[in-house]
Amino acid sequence: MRVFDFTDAIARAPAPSVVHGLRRDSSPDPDFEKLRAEHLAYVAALQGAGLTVDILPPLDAFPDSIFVEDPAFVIPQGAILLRPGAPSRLGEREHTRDVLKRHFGQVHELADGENADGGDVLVTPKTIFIGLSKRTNRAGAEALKAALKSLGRDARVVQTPPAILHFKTASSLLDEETLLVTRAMADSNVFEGFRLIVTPDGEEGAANALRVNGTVLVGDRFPQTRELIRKHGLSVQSLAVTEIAKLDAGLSCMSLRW
Ligand code: CIR
Repeated sequence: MRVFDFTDAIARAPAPSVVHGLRRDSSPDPDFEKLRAEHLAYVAALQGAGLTVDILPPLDAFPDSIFVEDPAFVIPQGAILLRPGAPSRLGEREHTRDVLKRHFGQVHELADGENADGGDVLVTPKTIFIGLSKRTNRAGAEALKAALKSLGRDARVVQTPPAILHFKTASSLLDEETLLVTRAMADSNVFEGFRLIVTPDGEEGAANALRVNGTVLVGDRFPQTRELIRKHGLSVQSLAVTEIAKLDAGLSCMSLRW
């Protein structure tokens, strides 16, 4: 099975509090109903690609909890309960443990002080990249690397370029040899041996795309990037991301996949 072939996913329905989710700038609050529609279309796209999606109930106490990718990391070999680096998100892990146990049995856990967000973890066929960022510290990255080793996967700890929230905000895997990246990520030279497709100026937000089985999900605001991916020979599905983008999020953030 290839690393972008999935049969299952976990998502979480948005709570009304999502409009108060974290953001780095002064973006206006998203519109709840529109965001809910974006989330429903996203889940439908995963289902349309053949995945069974386990949809968790909304958590009003945790505005960012629809971004289920951050408190956990999963691969077919197993699950790891992470420790999100934003204090307001740390409690999400307590609402994530049971669903991981249900699907995977044993769950590895990061310890106190070991912060890592799933948004900083990029799976490629040979290596799993772990980006140090404001959310993922050295202790968290090394603990995650060790947990991945015990699951049989090699990982590499690298630096996320400055001013980028998560490593995957600026990179995603398109196929075994090809990554979609922003110019800043391309210039950081961490991806030796990969073919890089660089997002055009103004479409940096497209870099958080999501390859799911035969399709690449890409934000509808990024027509030039979609064309580049099509020219590369891949099928593309466009999804609305206007509201979730106001919370610094893209398409990988809203699911855990295996
Ligand atoms: C946050 O700042 O944590 C959320 N507003 C966005 C999280 C996006 N997650 C991701 O890229 N994996």
